[in-house]
Amino acid sequence: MPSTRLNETIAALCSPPGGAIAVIRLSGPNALQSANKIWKGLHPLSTKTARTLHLGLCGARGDKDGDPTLAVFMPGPNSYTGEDVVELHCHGGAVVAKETLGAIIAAGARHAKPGEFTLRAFLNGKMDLTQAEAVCDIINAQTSAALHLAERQMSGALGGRIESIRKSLLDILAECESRMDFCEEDLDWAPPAEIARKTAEIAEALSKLVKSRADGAIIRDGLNVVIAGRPNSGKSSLLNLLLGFGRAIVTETPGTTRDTLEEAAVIRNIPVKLIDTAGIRDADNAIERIGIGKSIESLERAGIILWLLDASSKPPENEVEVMTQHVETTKRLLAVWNKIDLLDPGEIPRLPRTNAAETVQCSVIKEQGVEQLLDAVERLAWGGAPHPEPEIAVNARHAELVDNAIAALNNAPGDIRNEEWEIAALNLRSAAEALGVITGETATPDVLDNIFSRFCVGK
Ligand SMILES: Nc1nc2c(ncn2[C@@H]2O[C@H](COP(=O)(O)OP(=O)(O)OP(=O)(O)O)[C@@H](O)[C@H]2O)c(=O)[nH]1
Ligand SMILES: [Mg+2]
Repeated sequence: MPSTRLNETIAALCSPPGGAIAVIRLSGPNALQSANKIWKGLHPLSTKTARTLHLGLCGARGDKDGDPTLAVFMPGPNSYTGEDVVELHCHGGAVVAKETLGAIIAAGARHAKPGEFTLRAFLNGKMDLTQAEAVCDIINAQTSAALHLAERQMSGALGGRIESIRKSLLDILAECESRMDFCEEDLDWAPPAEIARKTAEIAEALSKLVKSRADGAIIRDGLNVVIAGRPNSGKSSLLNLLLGFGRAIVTETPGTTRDTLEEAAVIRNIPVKLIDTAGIRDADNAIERIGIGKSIESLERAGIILWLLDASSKPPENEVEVMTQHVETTKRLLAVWNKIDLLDPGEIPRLPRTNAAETVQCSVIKEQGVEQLLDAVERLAWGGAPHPEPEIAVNARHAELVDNAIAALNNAPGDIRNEEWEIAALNLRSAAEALGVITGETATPDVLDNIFSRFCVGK
């Protein structure tokens, strides 16, 4: 089992440090006893007063000097962890919560590890592993789309789909195994072609599922949007405009930005990291050259590159071609002709063609063309038209396991048709096992430790 001993009572501060109210949670066999040692209300917390908030005093001694604290007891198994849980709501700030938690620890609980409450919920059968991961996704969600996806996963949409596919595989496995055990011809078997067809359908369903990874990655993790181009093209001005505040220094001196600047933002419901970079040119200044090196590094980790071009200066026809020698693919390259306000009034801007996936024109200063720029970012992010919110989407861990299952099923329909029952059974079993790791049915302690260690303390 992963590192939690269910006979121990764990406690943690569940709210962020420094807030107005702090929530301390205890879970485990002695949660009630430990809480009652430090919290004193009209009546001690008990099953009689369960699931209602009670005002009392809390402190190392729980006497009159204690701090006013609301307490609620949620008896297991109908609690988040499936164990007895107590929550104490005390004053926040730096000291009260820390002292209350200290008193709880002195009363017999121990500090919870990251994700240990949810690990216990999983171990006690309150949720499968995809739901546990969804808890983390809910907390980390930066957009409503990410939250909705996490909520659907939390309600079991993904786990249910995986489990039903796994059950179908286990049914087929049982058929194969029974043929290995009973060779009598006259038993009422389904024809091998029929079983092979069902197996191929399962592999097909899994292939569809794995494709949801791309949508999931954008919704959950978002994209790095790198703003690059020659000095003075308006990169930092665009960063500031997209952020809505003056994050970067803007001057008319080329080479103003020396270091890369990174800020989180949301564009069209997609979480993005906006990265402003030093203008790329042949610089003789050593500091600037280091900055340019960093600009090029950030191109390598870009999901989308906004290539800012100054429409008012006579641009070298092949600027994007020259500049994109560092870019592996131009599929996610958006050429942005900036400063169109400086073109002659009434003149249709005649701008050189680029090899970028899309081209837009804008004036950052006049805030013109910004919507079109954001539309283009959205299209590039989704690799075409924006997608509707998917019902479910796998993450990298799930996708790898689904891929393993698909690989195991590769030859299974053929083996079944050829009545190679043993080899088919072997592969069906390993596919089912891979799917079981997704839901946690067959997950090893290592897998669990890896997942739950990414949680925050208190969750
Ligand atoms: N007329 C006009 N000027 C702009 C526009 N966008 C930016 N500028 C001006 O262009 C100059 C350079 O802008 P920055 O945002 O600092 O350009 P940069 O690409 O970050 O430059 P470096 O950091 O030196 O690489 C500033 O004087 C801006 O006010 C625009 O749309 N129109
Ligand atoms: Mg700049």
